[in-house]
Formats: sequence, C-alpha cells, structure tokens
Amino acid sequence: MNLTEFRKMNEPLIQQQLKELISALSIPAPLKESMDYSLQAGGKRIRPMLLLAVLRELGVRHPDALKVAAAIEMIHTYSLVHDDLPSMDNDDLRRGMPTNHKVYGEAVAILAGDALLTYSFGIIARLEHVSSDDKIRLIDLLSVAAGAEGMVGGQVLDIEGEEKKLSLEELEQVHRLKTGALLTYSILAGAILGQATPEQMVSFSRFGEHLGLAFQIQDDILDVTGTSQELGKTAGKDESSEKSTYPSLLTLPKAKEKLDFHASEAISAIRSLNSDCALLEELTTLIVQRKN
Ligand code: GRG
Repeated sequence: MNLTEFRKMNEPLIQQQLKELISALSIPAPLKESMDYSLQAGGKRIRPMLLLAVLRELGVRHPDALKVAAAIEMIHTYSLVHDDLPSMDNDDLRRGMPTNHKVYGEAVAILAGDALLTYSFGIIARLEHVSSDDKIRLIDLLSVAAGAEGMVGGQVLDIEGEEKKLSLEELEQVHRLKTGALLTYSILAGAILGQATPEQMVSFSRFGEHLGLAFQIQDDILDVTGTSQELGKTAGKDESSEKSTYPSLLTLPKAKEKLDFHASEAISAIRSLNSDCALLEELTTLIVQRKN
C-alpha cells in the first residue's frame, strides 16, 4: 500500500475516532462544540499517520492504535487553539477557517484547549489492550513531549526568541521542543504499541529527531516563499523579517540544504531498521515537500 492509499484509508478512521471520543463526553454544549470544531477543522493528521505508519512497518495491527493517534491529535489541536489566541499569535484564521476564539470566544477557546489536553491523558490511561506498564510509559513520555520540557517549553523559548536574534543552536532547540517533541512522540508511541525492541526505539528516536527538524525548516521556508496557507497572516514574510528562522539565519538556499540533510538522515535512520519502511519514507518526503 502506498502513502496515498494509506492516508485515504486512515483519514476517515481518525476522523471517526475523534468524533466518537468527543461524543462520549457529557459536558456543556459550547465546550463540546468548540473542541469538536477545531478537531474537525481539517489538518493533515501527520502525527496520527506517523503512529499508524510505524505500527504498519512493525507488522502490528493494534486495537488501540486509533485511540492513541486521536489523543495525540487532540494535544496538537489544543496547541494550535492556544497558539492562535490574542495573547499569543492573535490569528483570525486557521486551516482556512475562523480560529476557535473567533467563533466561541476567548474563554471557551482556552478551556476547550485545556479540555483537549487533559482528555488525551485520560484516553491513554483507559486503553483496554495495552499493559499498565506500557500505558505509564506512553503517559510519561507524552507529559514530557507536550509539557514544559517539550512543546510548552519550546513555545516559551519561541516567544522569548522574538525579542532577540537566536544562534542556529538556539533556534534548533526551540524547534526540537516546540514541534519536534510531539512529532517524535507520535513515532515512539507507535513503536511502544508495536513492541519495538530497544534498538528499534533508538532508530525511531533518531528518525523523529531529524524528521522534526526537517518539518520545521520546511515550515520556515514556506513562511518565506509565501506558499503556506496555514500561517495566514504571517505567510509571505521576507527574509529580512526580525524573527530568527532557518532562512533568516542561513539564507534560503542553505536552509534548503539543511532540509535535505535532515530528510536524508531521517530516511537513513528508518532504513537502519532493516525492514520495508516505504510508508515512513514516503511520509518523510511528504513532510519535506508539503506546500502548507
Ligand atoms: C500553545 C502550548 C502551546 C504550544 C504551541 C505547535 C505550537 C506550539 C504552535 C503552532 C505554531 C506553528 C504554526 C508552528 C509551526 C509548525 C506547526 C506545528 C505547524 C502546524 O502543524 P501541522 O502542519 O498542522 O501538522 P495541521 O493543520 O496540518 O494539523
């Protein structure tokens, strides 16, 4: 199965799983609508696809895979809802639609983000086909990837970085935490569910590390070339914009070289697994060549 077929098969399943998980909640209607609105607003579902692709490469069909994939998508969605708030990026549009706070108001948007975040941990804690040890491992790693030592910490570094010029090392650290940590978690969660060996875990971590950086470099490149539809008001920034990005620190051609470097390191990490990893290779190519 190629990636197009794999996505076509799994996208509706992810959508359905998200719907079911939200429907199962007995909560105030505006909160439920607000959570559902952002979850169903589209998006590429890269993180769920990574988890499902890892399981497929390991040859495992896991009955709880979609639930874990949905939990990760909830955390990703919460981060976007909060990132769009007036106190952060103050964006009116996300994925071509009005942002959550524009539709439901700031208070409900904040609370919907909080609810998505906390619910995701509950979903993992209640999995029926995963051992207690593995659930603790999944929850522990997720708390690191999404929290102060991961995405939240990265967001703070990113905000601080707006005030000064960052070194390349500092910029990489922002992105390792802000976007890389949750992408890597998606891969490792698939590996944990698929009972990967410690050696395979090392290769998957290396894959995630390079894929995360490649993802972000492409994001920065799209920001400069103006082809990003996701970033709404920031799309089309020129290289002289004050914020430190790969193109602003390195120049656009050198940023592209760095992108190619991390993409090929990511592919070499998965090839070291010595199995057929065509789907993960295709996903890597999709991530580095994406136009939004
Ligand atoms: C608010 C705690 C907190 C964190 C926010 C991830 C993040 C941290 C902010 C998002 C800002 C942003 C646009 C970062 C660039 C990289 C990124 C995460 C893009 C969006 O991810 P995609 O491309 O989004 O997977 P879709 O819409 O396809 O789901």
